Amino acid sequence: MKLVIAIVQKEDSNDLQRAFVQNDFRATKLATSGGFLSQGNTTFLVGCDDDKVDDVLKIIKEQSQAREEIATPHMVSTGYEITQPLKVIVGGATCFVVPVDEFKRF
Ligand code: 2BA
Repeated sequence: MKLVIAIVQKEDSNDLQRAFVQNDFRATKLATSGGFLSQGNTTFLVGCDDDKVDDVLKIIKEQSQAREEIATPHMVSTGYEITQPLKVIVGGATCFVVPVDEFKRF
């Protein structure tokens, strides 16, 4: 079994949630924020069988769009200061696939 952790933009999160349900994947949706821009984004946790990981990633890819943002100095909160507005491409999705040692439902 694997856990897919997917960070997507808030704008795409409802469509992605719907696509998981329609394709019979169980997912947990977390309200998160980016460490660089401090803007709200959404993190999905999706537990699935190993042979379903590609299907999950395909759904995420189909539902997520990259967008251009202008980062202003006040948006960049920690560690890295900018003095001028900066153009950044916020990815459609940042995904991690991690192995699951055990899965239990009680
Ligand atoms: P943020 O950390 O708010 O980053 C938003 C966008 O700002 C990034 O888009 C990237 O284009 C840019 N950016 C981030 N750090 C930067 C830096 N030090 N210098 C210049 N530009 C920088 P993405 O890379 O597509 O990331 C979108 C969101 O996905 C991130 O929001 C963060 O919440 C998450 N993320 C990305 N990579 C991650 C990682 N390795 N681990 C955990 N979360 C990650």
